[in-house]
Amino acid sequence: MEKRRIALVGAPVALGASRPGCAMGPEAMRIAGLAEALAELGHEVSDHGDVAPMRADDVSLEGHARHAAHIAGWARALDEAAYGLLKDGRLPIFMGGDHALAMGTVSGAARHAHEQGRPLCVLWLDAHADFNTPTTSESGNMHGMPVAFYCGEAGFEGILPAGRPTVAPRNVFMVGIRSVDARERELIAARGVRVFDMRAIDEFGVAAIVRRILAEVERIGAMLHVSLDVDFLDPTIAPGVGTAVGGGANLREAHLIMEMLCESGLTSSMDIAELNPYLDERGRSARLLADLAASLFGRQVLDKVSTLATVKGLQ
Ligand code: NNH
Ligand code: MN
Ligand code: MN
Ligand code: MN
Repeated sequence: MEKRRIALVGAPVALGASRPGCAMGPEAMRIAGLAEALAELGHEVSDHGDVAPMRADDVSLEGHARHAAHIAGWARALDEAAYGLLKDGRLPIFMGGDHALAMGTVSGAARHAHEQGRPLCVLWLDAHADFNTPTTSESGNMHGMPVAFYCGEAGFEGILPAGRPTVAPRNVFMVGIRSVDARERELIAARGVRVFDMRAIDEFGVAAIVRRILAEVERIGAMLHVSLDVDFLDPTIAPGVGTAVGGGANLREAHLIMEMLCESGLTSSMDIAELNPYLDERGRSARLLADLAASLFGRQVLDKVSTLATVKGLQ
């Protein structure tokens, strides 16, 4: 794979979730050796440290959105970070931090893509759709709202300046979904978000689904932001998460997705969200995430060409 200039950025957002612990996520990813694993693959890797939230005391939202002004401050800071790093020709990987971080990271990526005259697609790997608004949310937790935010739903006014580029809902591809709230479900259907739930994975397999998504990204000439929520993975392999849902992606499915993303060369930015080291078992979730990121950026057990040749020889 092409050598990339990768920028690691800590985004210790924690108040978007109800269970404390995600603030420790960036440190756990550093200890798990994410930078070293990517550098070993030949990429230029720099760690930009942790972003700090900006002030957003001016923000108050109607409805149910806990810590709205604080999360708005994170959205502002992460929007700037993502936009600035992409503009500088880097591939940012945001180490969360709860998933509210994507309000900023995806908005910044959308702004950069817009300036390049290209659309932005988002691959949302998650058990949840995260398409609530302050009006629809049952919990008020803003980590359940980032997709609605960056798709431009009403109810988030004042967080970022008006008129910022949003992501077209049909360019959001959700994979692994298995927990959606009632009103959220109506919204994603109405907006035309492209959802591949767990049933779709069981029926068609991740390869067929990811191949289709990547073909579409390629076809429309889009940039691609990959947002990986730890609860996309089955809790038996990734216990370090506050909102575990059974029946998640297994190790082989997760690696296959990363390897296909790698081969496509399409990924332009990434989030690793919701890691909660306080709930983890001796760092195993953090290590798995570092391994998955390494797969996305070129680590392979065997050279694919020779493996295929062997398979052909058997036919
Ligand atoms: N849908 C629920 C909510 O809005 C759960 C969101 N939790 C997540 N999302 N972990 O990925 O509160
Ligand atoms: Mn999520
Ligand atoms: Mn989730
Ligand atoms: Mn692999």
